[in-house]
Amino acid sequence: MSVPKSHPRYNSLMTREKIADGVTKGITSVHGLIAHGRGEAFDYLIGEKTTETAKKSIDAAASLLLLAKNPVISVNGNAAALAPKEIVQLSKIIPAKLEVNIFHIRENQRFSGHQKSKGFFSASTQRALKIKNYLIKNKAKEVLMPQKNCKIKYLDSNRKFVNKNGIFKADVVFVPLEDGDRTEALIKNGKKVIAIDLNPMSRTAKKATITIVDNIIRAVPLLINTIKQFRKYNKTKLKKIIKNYGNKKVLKESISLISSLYKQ
Ligand code: PTJ
Repeated sequence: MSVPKSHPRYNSLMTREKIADGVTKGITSVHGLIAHGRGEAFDYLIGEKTTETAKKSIDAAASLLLLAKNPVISVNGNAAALAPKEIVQLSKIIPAKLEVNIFHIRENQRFSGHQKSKGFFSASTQRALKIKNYLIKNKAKEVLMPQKNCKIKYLDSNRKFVNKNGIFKADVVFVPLEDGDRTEALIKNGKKVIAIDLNPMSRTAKKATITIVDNIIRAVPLLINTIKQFRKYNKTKLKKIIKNYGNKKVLKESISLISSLYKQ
């Protein structure tokens, strides 16, 4: 689709194009389009820009990622389509491992009986592999894949399958835009979770250790810049940034901002 740069919704339309392209490539689930629409609605409500509140979360996220012993970036079909280069760049500067983890087990076509009989781990593998290859095309050196014999506790969906060298032993897991149940499970498994979610009322937003209420498109480049800057800080300074951070407060502020813009 060609969108004239002068179009008032140019950025939003180009982002839509990326997600639609992700579906065409077989990286993004068709359900990802619905998730994207929900994100767009919340982005509209926060004024389609990174708020001062989100910047506080980005500072805390940068500090936590720099202090982590085993940080892992979890990549799903939407994140891969929207910010592949940026996610790879982020993994290199932290440094953190990249691991594919997807929720929707159906490909864009319905299951064949054969796929069904193999169970949902096998059924999801094809798209997960496409995501891995797409990240490699975007200069990732290594991308971990979920393993059938390695699961986290307190989760029944396909997201329970993880890699024993990745999410399984991670102390901090970064989950850019995602459905709610896994964040809760990761926390119960003793991990700290950093989420990007435009919806400050979502379960992910509420359960995460740090929630960045912003669009992944804007938040990841800002996180990269903040990490570059914070790399010079000592541990005490990074720990202080985390100590002064309150996720509940950030979510409250984001909701207040939405209602104040609505009143104007
Ligand atoms: O590839 P899969 O199978 O793992 O599926 C990925 C999606 C995102 C489809 C899946 O995790 C899902 O269904 O998520 P939900 O439950 O729709 O939640 C997605 C959340 O991300 C919602 O709260 C949206 O508001 C938010 N969101 C959507 N687009 C963006 C976003 N947050 C930040 N940036 C976005 N661009």
